[in-house]
Amino acid sequence: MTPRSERSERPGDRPGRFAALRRIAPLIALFLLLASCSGSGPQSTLEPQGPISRDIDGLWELVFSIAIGVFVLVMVAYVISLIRFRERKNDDRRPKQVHGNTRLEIVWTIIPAVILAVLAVPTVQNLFDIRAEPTGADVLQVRVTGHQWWWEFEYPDITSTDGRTLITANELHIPAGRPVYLTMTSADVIHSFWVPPLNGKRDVVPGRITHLTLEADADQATVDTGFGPGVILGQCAEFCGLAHADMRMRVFVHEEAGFQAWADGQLVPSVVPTEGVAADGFATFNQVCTACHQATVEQPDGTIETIGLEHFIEARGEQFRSSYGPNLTHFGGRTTFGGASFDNVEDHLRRWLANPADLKPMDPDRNDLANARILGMPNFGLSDDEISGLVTLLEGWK
Ligand code: HEC
Ligand SMILES: [Cu+2]
Repeated sequence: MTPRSERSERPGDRPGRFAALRRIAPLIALFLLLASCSGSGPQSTLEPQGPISRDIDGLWELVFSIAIGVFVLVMVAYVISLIRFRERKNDDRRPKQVHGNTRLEIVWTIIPAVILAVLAVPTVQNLFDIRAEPTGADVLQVRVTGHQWWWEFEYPDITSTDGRTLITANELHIPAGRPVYLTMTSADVIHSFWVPPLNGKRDVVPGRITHLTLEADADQATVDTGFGPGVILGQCAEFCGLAHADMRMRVFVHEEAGFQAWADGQLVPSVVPTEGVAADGFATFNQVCTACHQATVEQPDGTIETIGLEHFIEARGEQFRSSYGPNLTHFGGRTTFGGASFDNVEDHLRRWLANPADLKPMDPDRNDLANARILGMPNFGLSDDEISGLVTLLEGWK
C-alpha cells in the first residue's frame, strides 16, 4: 500500500486544487435549477386551503422538522469529527476501534424507534380521520365519474321539481366550510382524483367505488389563488393514456348563497332557439352531437326534455348516471372545457369543433360506441356555418 504522505504529492495533483469544486459544479447547478422550481405553485400540497389538507400538511411539517433536527445533529457531529480527527503529517494515530458495543447498539436502536413511534401516532390518527365518512346535515354528496379524459360530476341530492339531478363536467362547484363527500368510479381505465389544496389523491377505478372528502375553509370563497376568487386547481394523477395531462379540473368554492344560486341555475333547462344561426346550430346539435352529449332543454312549446344518449356505468351494483361526452346544458357558463384545459372562449371552441384532436391529443378513431368505449371527440368535418351555429348555441347556454 502506498503510504499516505506520498499519495498527496503525486504529480498533477497540485493544479487540481479546484478540481473537486469543478467536479461538483454540475451538481450545484442542478440544485440551483431545482430550487428555482419552489415558490407558490397553484397545485401545492404545502398551501392547504381546507381542514383535511391542513392536517396532512401538519404531518408533513412534523416529519420534516424531525428530519431537519436529525440532519443538523448528524452534520454537526460529522464536521466536528472531520476537523478534530483529520489526518496530520507524521500522524499515525488510529481511532479507537469500536465493535459490538452493547450500550451503543441499544442507544441507536432506541432513538429511531422512538422517532418512528412519535410519527406513527399522528399518522395513523390522521389516516382514520381522512378516511371517515363525514356525517351531519351539511354534507354535500357528489358522484364522480372519471372518463378518458374528463371528469363528470352528479349531485344526486340537488334535483329539479321534475326529478332531474344536477350534472356538470370538469368544473366542480362546492360550498365553503361544508364537507363534500365524493363517491367515485371510472368509465374506462384507472384515474386518480387530486385537488391538492383540499385533500390527498384517491384512485378512481372501473367497476369499483372509492370515496374522498373535500372541504374548503369557510373563507376560501374570496381567496384568489391566481385563477379567480375561490378557484382551486386539480387534475388526474394516474397516467390514463394520451391526454392524461389534459385531464384537469377546477373547483369553485362559493359562499352558501352563491352555491345555491349556482345550483338553481344549473337545474334550469337551456332554451331551444327558434331563429337565427343559433337555431341552425341546434338542428346540427340534434343531428350530430346527441349521440354522445346530453342537454336539458326547454322546447318552444314549453316542454322540458333531456336530449341525447344517457348511459349508465355500473360499479359494485350501483348505477352511475353518465353520458359519452360532457353534459352541455350550461356549457356557456363554464370557464373552461376539454378537461378544464382550454379557456372557454369562442376562438378555442371554433378550433375544437373544427377538429377536436387538433386542440387536445385524443384517439377518436378507436371509438367503439357499441361497447361504450370512447377515446375522444371525433372530427365531424363541420362547415364554417355549422360551426358558427354551434358556437352561438353553446356559448348562449349559460
Ligand atoms: C362520439 C361521441 C361524440 C360526439 C358525437 C360529439 N362529441 Fe363532443 N365530446 C365528446 C367527448 C368524449 C368529449 C370530451 C373530450 C375530452 O375533454 O377529453 C367531448 C367534448 C365536447 C365539448 C367540451 C365540453 C366540456 O365542457 O369539456 C364540446 C363543447 C363538445 N364536445 C361539443 C360537441 C358538439 C357541438 C358536437 C356535435 C357537432 C359533439 N360534441 C359531438 C364526444 C363526442
Ligand atoms: Cu385520468
